[in-house]
Amino acid sequence: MTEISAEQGVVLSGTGGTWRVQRDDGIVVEASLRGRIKKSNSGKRADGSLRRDTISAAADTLKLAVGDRVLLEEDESGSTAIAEILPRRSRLARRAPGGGHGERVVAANVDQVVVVFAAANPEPHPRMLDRFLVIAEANDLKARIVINKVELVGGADVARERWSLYERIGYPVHYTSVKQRLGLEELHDAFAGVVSALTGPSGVGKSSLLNAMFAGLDLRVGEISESVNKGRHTTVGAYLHPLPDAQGGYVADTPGLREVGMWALSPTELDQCFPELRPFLTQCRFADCRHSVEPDCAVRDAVSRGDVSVARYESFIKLREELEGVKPSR
Ligand SMILES: Nc1nc2c(ncn2[C@@H]2O[C@H](COP(=O)(O)OP(=O)(O)OP(=O)(O)O)[C@@H](O)[C@H]2O)c(=O)[nH]1
Ligand SMILES: [Mg+2]
Ligand SMILES: [Zn+2]
Repeated sequence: MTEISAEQGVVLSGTGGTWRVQRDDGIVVEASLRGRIKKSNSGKRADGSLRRDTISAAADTLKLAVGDRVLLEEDESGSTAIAEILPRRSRLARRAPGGGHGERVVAANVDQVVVVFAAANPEPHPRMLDRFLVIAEANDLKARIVINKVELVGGADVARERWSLYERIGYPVHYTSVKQRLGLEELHDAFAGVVSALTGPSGVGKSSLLNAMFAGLDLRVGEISESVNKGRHTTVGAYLHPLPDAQGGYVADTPGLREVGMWALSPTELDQCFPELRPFLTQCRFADCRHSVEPDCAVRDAVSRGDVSVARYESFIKLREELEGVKPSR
């Protein structure tokens, strides 16, 4: 009975105080986050009615994030408040900075991570791509790879020679050129009707791609878009764009994804985040095999047979060392 004029919407952006929420009728409103929603176990509304238990259940870690579906309520003065955060179907998260427990949700209700690299300019680093893919895997999210600027290396076929290894692993790889308008339609379709988290190094053409595929988006090109937030380790920079002409698709800019050293992943779980290693993980002699110097390691056997790429294996070893080194202090 207290759900007077309650309406749902999706959080597009926010500063922590005020949030921009797109209501289901399409209108974007500014909404404040009610104080008591942030607290756990508050249990009841001010008027005594019970809240849904969705918030209190997760309230101690739950912070509002872009992509969250929320219940809106209007108060007497006509201002809109976020009354409830509805259950998340997925999230893209990293460990909270500064060594605390818990995690920072970069975006909620994400369906896929789209990792963009340039075929050249800037020169791509496969190991960085592997980090992004691990982040997606660690969050149980599907990943898709875009290799943009293919015209700089002689076209899609030339680019594919370098990157098809990822296709063999099972990741969809798109070869695009904004400049020559290559591969844009196919990529456009991959964004339709889903929530995508877009990530990748600066200057690879993420904003250019979105502008080329979605007229009216008008994102700024050629700037270091998240310099403002650099080093602050907040989720503030994340921004969810409703995609015009994409059957309700959204794309989230997720600058916070770059601090990959901070990810809440235990070193022993890392091998699971390399899909092509999974079939071998149960075949090592030791259940806790680190796949480095242990005898009878099925992963290393697979590498020497050529079933697993040396580059990916080296990425795994490097990331594992990094996670082990980072763990005690952070
Ligand atoms: N040659 C070539 N240049 C491109 C292509 N796509 C984008 N660019 C250029 O690459 C530069 C960077 O593009 P942006 O779209 O701003 O890159 P971004 O990935 O959004 O970068 P950040 O916002 O800093 O993360 C711009 O000068 C674009 O014009 C392409 O397909 N080929
Ligand atoms: Mg950009
Ligand atoms: Zn092993």
